[in-house]
Amino acid sequence: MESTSYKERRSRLMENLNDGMAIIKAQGHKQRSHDTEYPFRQDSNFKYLTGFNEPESILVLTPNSETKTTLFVRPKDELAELWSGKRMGVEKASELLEIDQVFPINDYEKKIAELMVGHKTIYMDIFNNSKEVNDILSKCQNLQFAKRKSKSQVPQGLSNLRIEVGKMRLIKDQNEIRAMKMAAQATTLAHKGAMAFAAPGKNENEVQAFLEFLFKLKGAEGTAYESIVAGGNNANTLHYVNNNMVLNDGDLLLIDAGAEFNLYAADVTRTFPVNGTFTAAQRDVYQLVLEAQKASLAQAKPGKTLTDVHKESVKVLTDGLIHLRVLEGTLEENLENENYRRFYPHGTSHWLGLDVHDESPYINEKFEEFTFEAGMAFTIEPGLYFPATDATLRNELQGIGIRIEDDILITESGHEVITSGIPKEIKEVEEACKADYKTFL
Ligand SMILES: [Mn+2]
Repeated sequence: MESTSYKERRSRLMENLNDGMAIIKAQGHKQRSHDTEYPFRQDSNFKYLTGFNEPESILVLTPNSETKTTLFVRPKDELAELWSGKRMGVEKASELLEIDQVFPINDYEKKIAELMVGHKTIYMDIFNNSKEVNDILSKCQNLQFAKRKSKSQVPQGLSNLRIEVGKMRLIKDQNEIRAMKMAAQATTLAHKGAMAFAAPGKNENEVQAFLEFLFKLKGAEGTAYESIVAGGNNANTLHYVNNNMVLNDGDLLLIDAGAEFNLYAADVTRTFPVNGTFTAAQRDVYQLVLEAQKASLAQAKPGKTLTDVHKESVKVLTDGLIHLRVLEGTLEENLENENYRRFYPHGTSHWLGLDVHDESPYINEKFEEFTFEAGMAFTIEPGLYFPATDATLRNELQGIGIRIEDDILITESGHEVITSGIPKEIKEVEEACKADYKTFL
C-alpha cells in the first residue's frame, strides 16, 4: 500500500514475466468525424507503467537484456507542436521518465527485433489489436529464421499482458488512493450540486451539464464514463445515456456518474426525488435498496469476497420484495430460484481504479475468487427496477428505478467508503434536494 514509482512498477512487472518481454502501446488517436478526434485518453496500462500521457508511444520491457527499459516517443517537432501541443521529446523522456533508453517512434520497426532476442515469450495486449498481433508474430518468425544457427533464445509465442498488469493493479498504492480520493471529492460535490439543481420542468441534459461542470470546477479532468441521468422510468434502462427528457414532478431521478482524476475513476449512483420529497412507495423501495447496500458493506473487510458482498444484497432485496408483495413464497425458495433477477438483473460490485470497471482479474490461478486485502477498491451498487410497462406490479411501484452506489477501499481493519460524503439516508437526501445550487459555484 506504500507509494510506488512507475519505475518500481516496471521492475515488479518484469519479475513476473518468466523469461518473457513486454510491449505496451500508448492509446492512439480515434477519429470522431471528418478532421476531428475523440478527446485523447491514455491507455490505462501504459499510464500505470510510465505516467506518460502522450499518444504514439511504445514501452518495451526486456528483463533478459542489458538494457531493460526502452521507450519510443514522438520526437520534438516545431510545426507539429504548433498545431497539436508540446511533446516531451526523446531527451527529456529519458530523464523525466527514468527509462534506460528512448528513441523516436519511427525507430520502433528497426529496433524491435533486436530487443526481442533473449526472451521466450512476448507479453502484449493480444486481444485488443489483431493487426499488431499478426505483425509481431511475423517478426518472431523472421527472427527465428535469422537466428536459427545462433545460440540465442527468440520468442516462440505470445501471452496476455493484461492479466499480469491487472494482478498488480488489484492492490492500490498510496498514490493511486490519493487520486481516487480526489476523483471521489469532485464527484461528491457534483452529486450534491445535482440534487440541489434538479427540479420539475428541467431537462435531464441540464442536470448533466451542471453535474459535469462541477466535476471540472472541483478539480477533476471530467467524466470517468458516460453519465447516466435518468428521470422516472428511464432509470429502468440500465445504461440509459440519452439524457434528453424533461423531469417530472413526483418522479425520481437516478444519476450514475463519476469524475476522473489523473485517470482514476469514481463511480457513484444516487437516486433522489425530482421535487425534493419521496412518495411513500418511493421511500419504501429506496429504504430497501439502502438496507441492501448496508448489509453488503458489512462484508467489505479483509478475508471476504465480492461474492459475500453480492449475497448480502441479494438476500436483503429478496426478503424486501416479499414484504413489498412483489414476490410470493418463502425467502429460501425465492433465493433458490433467483426470482430477484427480474428486478435486480445486475451484479453488486466491480473493481475500480484506472478503469471504471477496473481490468483486474476476479479469479486467481487456482480458479478461486480473490479475497479482500487492504488496498483493493470496488463499488457496491444494489438496485431495484420496476418498469412502467410491467403490469404485474402495483400501480405505485411502476416506473420506479433505484440504485445506490458507493466506492469502497479495503483497509487493514475493514473498509473506507471514499464517497461517503454524498447524502444517502432519506432525510439527508431530501435536505440536499432543498439546498441552493448556487452555493456550489
Ligand atoms: Mn458501477
